Amino acid sequence: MLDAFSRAVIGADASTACLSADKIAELRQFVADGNKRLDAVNAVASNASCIVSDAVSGMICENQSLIQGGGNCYPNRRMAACLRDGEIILRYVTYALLAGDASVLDDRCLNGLKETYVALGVPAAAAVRAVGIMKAASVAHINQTNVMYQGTAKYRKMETAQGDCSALASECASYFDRVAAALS
Ligand SMILES: CCC1=C(C)/C(=C/C2=NC(=C\c3[nH]c(/C=C4\NC(=O)[C@H](C)[C@H]4CC)c(C)c3CCC(=O)O)/C(CCC(=O)O)=C2C)NC1=O
Repeated sequence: MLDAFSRAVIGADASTACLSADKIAELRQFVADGNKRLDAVNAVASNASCIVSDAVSGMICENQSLIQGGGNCYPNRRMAACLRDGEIILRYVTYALLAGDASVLDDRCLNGLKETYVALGVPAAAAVRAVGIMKAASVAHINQTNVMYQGTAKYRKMETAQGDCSALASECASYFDRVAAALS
């Protein structure tokens, strides 16, 4: 499991070099954006159960055979496993976003997941759809464009550093894309 710093060291060591000025500038930016990164992680982690349950119910709404006999979210044991998997995936995405590196997601969550799903008959297309909805919701939470309920009791305002979080939102989106690619 690596983070932005250990990844830079491994890269430099592989070419028997000191850290380049470019790499150090990249890490300087990583440090400078540290509070924004923590806010982005918090925006997703603090809304995890909402993001997961919304994604799984959206996936089922669009494909109701999942909760009928023979569907992979039927009976409740499988529904629970599906919700749990959504939480596992979202959790590892937040770890990757915190570290600024995908290796924790790859090694501890995605490694062998496709094979497990094939063996159990978990439909990849449906899983990828749920991951896609989690991606959209997470990006909205990071960019604070989740304003549908703003002004009502349902809206939850997160405390965040001011500034442009679009780079962190696209980094987070790329981890969801990685999950989708690993399952496809
Ligand atoms: C730490 C990393 C980690 C991951 C990622 C993980 C995933 C994982 N998901 C599983 C099952 C499962 N996963 C699902 C998920 C779904 N079914 C659907 O229709 C949807 C598309 C989807 C939810 C979005 C289901 C239904 C099962 C149970 C399948 C069965 O037993 O028939 C299993 C088999 C064992 C079990 O049932 O607990 C594993 C190992 N376990 C881990 O330890």
